[in-house]
Amino acid sequence: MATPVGPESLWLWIGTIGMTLGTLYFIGRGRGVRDPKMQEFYIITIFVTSIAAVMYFAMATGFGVTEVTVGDEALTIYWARYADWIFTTPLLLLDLSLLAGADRNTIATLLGLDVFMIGTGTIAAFATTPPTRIAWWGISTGALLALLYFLVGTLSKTARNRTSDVASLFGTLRNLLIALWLLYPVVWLLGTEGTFGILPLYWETAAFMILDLSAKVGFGVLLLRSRSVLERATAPT
Ligand code: RET
Repeated sequence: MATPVGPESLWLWIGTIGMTLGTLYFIGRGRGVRDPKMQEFYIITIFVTSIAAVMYFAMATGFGVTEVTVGDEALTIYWARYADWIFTTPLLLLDLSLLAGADRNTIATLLGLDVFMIGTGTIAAFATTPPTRIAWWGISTGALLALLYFLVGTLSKTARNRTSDVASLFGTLRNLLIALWLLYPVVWLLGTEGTFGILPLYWETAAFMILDLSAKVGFGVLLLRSRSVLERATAPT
């Protein structure tokens, strides 16, 4: 299943290298962490960037890409993005939920909405008529908005019960997540997937790469930066 990859491979290789470096950095920082609760953050974050690193590698080498015929047009679809996101976005939300001290029901709802969002987004990418693609995009975006609503409501309320530095780290990561995640459906719609032909594949790939690196490596660096804050986040209450 190897399809020739166009000039956008530049961005896919930068993504591969960036995710790999991020993974190595988190592994390096996580060595010597003995507290099992603290290890959870490292394990989750290391999985996020390593999954992304291999999926970027799959895209850069032409494995993670296919063609979808929409009307009389053949769209280049990087399916490996969705394979990445279906695992990594729930893990990122799990990181944030553990930081907030969320209960099981809250975590399950957030992760469920997230998998629903990526699942329906994947159908959008493979749908074969422009109106059905847009309809699935709308369903997926609806799930994203519900998820963010939950993040701002229930999860933020839980996080307020944490010590002030944990609550403040939660606030920073939550705002970063909201700002970045809202851009994904926009890039998708303006890019080749949206079939409006506004953003060419080359620039769309660059945009997703910058978003992915910020949402995974940037997010991880901020989360794992302060060991003392994480210590308080995992201390028994
Ligand atoms: C799609 C298209 C359909 C509509 C929506 C989407 C949302 C995707 C999101 C992805 C987040 C990815 C992250 C990756 C980390 O590196 C599937 C693009 C709503 C929110 C955070």
